[in-house]
Amino acid sequence: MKSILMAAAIVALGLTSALANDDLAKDIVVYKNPECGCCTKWVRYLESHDYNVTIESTRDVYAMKKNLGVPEKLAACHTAVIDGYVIEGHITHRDIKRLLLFRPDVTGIAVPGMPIGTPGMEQGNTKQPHDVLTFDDRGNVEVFAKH
Ligand SMILES: [Cu+2]
Repeated sequence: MKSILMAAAIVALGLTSALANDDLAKDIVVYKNPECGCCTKWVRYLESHDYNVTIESTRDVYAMKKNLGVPEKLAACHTAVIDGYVIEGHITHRDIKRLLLFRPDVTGIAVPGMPIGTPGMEQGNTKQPHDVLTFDDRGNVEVFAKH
């Protein structure tokens, strides 16, 4: 009896996390320069993880970043918006998921610059250590994840 209850509990837990994942937003808008190759590679990466990507081509990504509240010092190439959050740079789908699951009170997350080894910036097996940072409209910047 005890083991049946345990099994039921495990199944219930499994269902809950599956539901939570399925409920997360998959529609994402990516603002990028039409000539940006690594941005396009990041879009393909998102699509391979089942995101529905809408590309907004712009020649002035910096004006876009400013409008969306990305601090200048955290700027990368592309900027994206998903479910009310801003995603700056070459972020992994896992970090996007984690952001949407925990919903911290921030504007978004950023990987400044373009570290080698991030999705869309692959170069063999090279991985440049870097932080994923949160930012908000009060100038707070905190570490969200270390890679
Ligand atoms: Cu890039």
